[in-house]
Amino acid sequence: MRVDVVTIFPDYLAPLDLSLIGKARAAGTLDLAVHDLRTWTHDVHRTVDDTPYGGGPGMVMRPEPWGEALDALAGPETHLIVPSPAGTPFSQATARALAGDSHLMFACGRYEGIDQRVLDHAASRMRVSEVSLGDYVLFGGEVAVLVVLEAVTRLLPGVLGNADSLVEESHADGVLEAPMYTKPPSWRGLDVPEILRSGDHGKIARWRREQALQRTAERRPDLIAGLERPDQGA
Ligand code: 6GU
Repeated sequence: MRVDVVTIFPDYLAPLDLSLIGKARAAGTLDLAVHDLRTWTHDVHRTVDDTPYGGGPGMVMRPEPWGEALDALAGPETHLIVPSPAGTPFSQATARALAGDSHLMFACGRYEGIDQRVLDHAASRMRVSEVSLGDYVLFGGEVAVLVVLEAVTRLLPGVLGNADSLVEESHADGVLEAPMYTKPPSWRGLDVPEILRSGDHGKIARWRREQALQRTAERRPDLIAGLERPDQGA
């Protein structure tokens, strides 16, 4: 997968060299480049923002550098992702969908965001998605790109050694995962649940499912409503 990130703070994306994302890049699974938006400015101050039409606090990113960045980097296969607290919620389902794209381009807004015409113009030439991490406000889109890319990269073929971990994890089947334990069997007076040491894999699977549902009901009742009921048929 090809990924281009455009930002006025390329250093913010330095963690993409590390750990499993760095490994996916080194292996060629992820062909990622980070670009400085100011590459596409032409004035001596390398201006990227200006005051908002209609008034109000803060600054808005001017369209010209973004237009040139898109002209330089985007093609017919491009899916433009714009992180924004005004976007649609990012989820594991979004990550699965993005993992099937061949070219993602991230436009990191700062200040009060990017001139809307950039998104409208791009939408006439490519797929454009505004995504939000949740109901809170960040300084800019850079950290959201780290989050989205981490969620997507681990779904790319060959990145995770053990594909089973994708099946068992939280959100894979719409519920939170059950608690996990390792050695030692007793620690500071707390014992690992007996059933996990029983060797009865059917019982263990049922116990984990119960724990997962109980946790989800307590912590994320909103997810329970979205579960398919086995008695409802197909
Ligand atoms: Cl994706 N971007 C920004 N700037 N703030 C956010 C966000 C994204 N998601 C939640 N808050």
